[in-house]
Amino acid sequence: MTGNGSFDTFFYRGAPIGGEADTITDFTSGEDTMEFDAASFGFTSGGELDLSAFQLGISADDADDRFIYDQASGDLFFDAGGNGAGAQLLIAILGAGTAFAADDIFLYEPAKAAGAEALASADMILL
Ligand SMILES: [Ca+2]
Ligand SMILES: [Ca+2]
Repeated sequence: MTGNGSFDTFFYRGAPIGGEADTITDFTSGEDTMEFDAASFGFTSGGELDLSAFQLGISADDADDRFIYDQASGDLFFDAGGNGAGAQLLIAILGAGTAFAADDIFLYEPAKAAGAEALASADMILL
């Protein structure tokens, strides 16, 4: 999966599935966005990702961690239960050393469709 060069949005429409991680070859933190359907990923509302739901490292650190990013390997994981029971799923492979931050994640919510339309006009890659 390769974006068009700048300000791409990689949109995950469905629930995360184990063993189906997408490889993104040119993700640029601060420019590109990974957008996830809020309901499919267990969030009650969309918008910016709460910083407490993002964890750098190889596994969830506390109960509200959902997205875990291992910059060394470039693997992005989703863990529906944080550090509680339930395994994390590998959902994207960005490449070893690639920078990635909570700000690069956006949660899509149909009720906030105005923002979605704006995003749809930008380069969007559906995953
Ligand atoms: Ca947390
Ligand atoms: Ca867990």
